Amino acid sequence: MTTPSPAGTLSFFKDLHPPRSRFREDVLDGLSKPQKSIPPKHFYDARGSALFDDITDTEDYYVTRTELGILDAIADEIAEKAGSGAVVIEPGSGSSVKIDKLLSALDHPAAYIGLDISKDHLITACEDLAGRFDGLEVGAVCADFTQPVALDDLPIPDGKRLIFFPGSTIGNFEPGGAKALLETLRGWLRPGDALLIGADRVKSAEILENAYDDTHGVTAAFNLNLLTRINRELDGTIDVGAFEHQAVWNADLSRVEMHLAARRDIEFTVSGQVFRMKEGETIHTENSHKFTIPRFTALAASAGLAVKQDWSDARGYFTLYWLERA
Ligand code: AVJ
Repeated sequence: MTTPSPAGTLSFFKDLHPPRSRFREDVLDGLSKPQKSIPPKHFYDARGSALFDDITDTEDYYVTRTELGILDAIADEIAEKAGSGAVVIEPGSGSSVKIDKLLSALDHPAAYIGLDISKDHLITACEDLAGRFDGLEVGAVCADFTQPVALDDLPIPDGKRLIFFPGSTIGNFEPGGAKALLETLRGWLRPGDALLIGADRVKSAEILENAYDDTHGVTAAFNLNLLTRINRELDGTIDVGAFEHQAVWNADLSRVEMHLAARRDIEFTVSGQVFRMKEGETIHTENSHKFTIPRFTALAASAGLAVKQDWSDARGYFTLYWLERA
């Protein structure tokens, strides 16, 4: 039995007041398009977040396990490159396992700054982290980093900055959005600072499709939970059983797409608005772009970032990149 550490204290909290999540608008707009679609950020209600954690434990979803293995293997190298007293900045405070590995590897990190759009999630995650790392300065910034965010005027301690963006979250963005996000992160770097970012690699369609359609049906439940959330929060009348989960590798666009496909002709309402779908018609719910190393290097370059080093697992499934201002 492990006892959770008591929550620690934040050295600062700054609310940049990101606009409230537009769940209703996004759903009504998305369902009105010829190819229906809903942005993947809406997966993550409490149930969706728990299901995502369960996905990372499945055999088929190699992504998280592979990245953690690379982090373990390169811990000393990262510590060497970051030096003593680094300031770690994490957009989208996510997995405590990954950030704990990084902070434990580093030589006396000076501070950790978490950024997240969800204030409650952010404060809990940052206070918990402060409780686990005694003596580490911990700051929290409530912001939507998918929109330009300047870190000016925030009480960020001096020291070499290391931005940590693991998980291949960058893959959720279409090329233009990925470039814009990298430009935002670049704006936080000064000469000598670095961005440590994880990106999943292109591999066989079979491995990729299995990773997004695991044999235990956890990813299917994660995808279908979006419909349950719509029914609950937006007064929807969707028969969830009339939909099935689909994961397809789109080689032309180098991405795994997740869809919810209607098993029969169906009609439902959301917030009083009527929608109809034909049997086989889909709602597109997620893109997970996959990158070759040259492709990712070119994407980074387009945002003014240079790959200084990269590390992959033995199978070449996943790569962590150390980027600096070009
Ligand atoms: C959290 C966005 C990195 O795209 O691999 C996992 C989300 N979706 N299984 C990914 C996800 C279905 C995941 N990211």
